[in-house]
Amino acid sequence: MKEVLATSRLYGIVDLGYVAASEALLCARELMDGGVRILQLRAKGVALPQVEELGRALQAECRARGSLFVLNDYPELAAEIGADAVHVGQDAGELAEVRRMVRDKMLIGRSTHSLEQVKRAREEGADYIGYGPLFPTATKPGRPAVGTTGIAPAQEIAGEMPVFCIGGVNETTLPEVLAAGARRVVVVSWLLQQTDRTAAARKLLQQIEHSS
Ligand code: TZP
Repeated sequence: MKEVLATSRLYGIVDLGYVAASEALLCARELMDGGVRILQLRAKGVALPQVEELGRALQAECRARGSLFVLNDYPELAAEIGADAVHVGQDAGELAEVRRMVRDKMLIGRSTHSLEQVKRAREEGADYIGYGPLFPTATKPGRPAVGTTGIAPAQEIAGEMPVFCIGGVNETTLPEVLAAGARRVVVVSWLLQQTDRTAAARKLLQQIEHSS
C-alpha cells in the first residue's frame, strides 16, 4: 500500500456532504474508474454505524481494485474495518497516540495548514499529509486559504513524505497549483459535482501527469 501511496498523484474523497450515502459506493467506483487510487470516506456528522457500514463497503471495493482506502477521523473504527489508512486533523492530538489505536501497518495521514505543521507532521512520522486549503472552499468553511506559494517549501520540508495539495483544486485552478510545484492533489467538491466523474478524474490525471 505504501507503493500506491508513493505513486498516486490524484486523491479522491467520497464526502457525504456532497454525495448521498446511498450513492457512495457508485461514486467511489466512478472515481476509481477514472484513475483515482487513493480514496477517502469523509462522513462528518454521520452516525457511526453508518460510517462503519459504508467504510466496510468502500474498503472491500478498494481492496478488490488494489486501491488504498482511507477513513477520515476515526482511528479505532478504521482499524476495526481493516482500512489501509486513517486521516486525521490537527485536533486529533499526537500522532503517536493515533498510532497506538491502529495496527502497525496502517498508514496515517495528517491535515496541515502551515509550514510549521508540515515540519511537525514529518517529525511525528506521518505517512502523508494534506496541505491546504490552497483556496477558500465550501468543503472546509471558515478555514483561511494558505495560497500556492507554500507548496514548494512544504514539499521541501516534507522530504520523502508525500504532500497532497488540497482545497479549491479544480480544472481551472489546477494549472496554477501545478505551476507552483505541486506533485499531488486532492480534489473533493469539483469532482463530486461533475456529471461524468470518471471522465473528469481522467482529465485531471492527464493534466497532472503532463506537468512532469
Ligand atoms: N482539508 C483542507 S481543504 C479541504 C479539506 C478536507 C476540503 C477540500 O475540498 P474541495 O471541495 O476540493 O475544496
